[in-house]
Amino acid sequence: MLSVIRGALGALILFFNWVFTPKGVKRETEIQAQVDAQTANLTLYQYKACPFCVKVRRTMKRNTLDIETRDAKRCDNARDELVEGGGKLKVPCLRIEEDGKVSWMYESSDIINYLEDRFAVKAT
Ligand SMILES: N[C@@H](CCC(=O)N[C@@H](CS)C(=O)NCC(=O)O)C(=O)O
Repeated sequence: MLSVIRGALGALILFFNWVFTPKGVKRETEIQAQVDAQTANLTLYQYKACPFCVKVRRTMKRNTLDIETRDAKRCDNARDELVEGGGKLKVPCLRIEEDGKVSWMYESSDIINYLEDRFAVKAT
């Protein structure tokens, strides 16, 4: 019963996310290529219908960030990578590779702040 309710809620979240998909910011081609090169070092571990993950994916969409996502619910490898690397099975989690060093960021609000501080287009 609980899993039916959870499934229905997940479907609702995905439906509203689809209906109200944010528009992505447009950058000049060269600038977007620089951003893409930086986001190539990021990976988001997530569940498709987790509301915290949806919030992070909406931030990615709004800021046109091409970040690889790995589904830690459906993919055993992704789940193992998350638990071994980050230390716990909790999503969303952003894997950040910088200068050969890897760190794992949990908490959707921290991830969103990190992405916006680093990539949001500032009004001039
Ligand atoms: N405060 C956390 C909450 C994250 C959270 O509760 N995630 C759930 C999925 S929606 C989770 O990973 N639960 C552990 C599990 O499913 O094993 C955030 O904002 O990121």
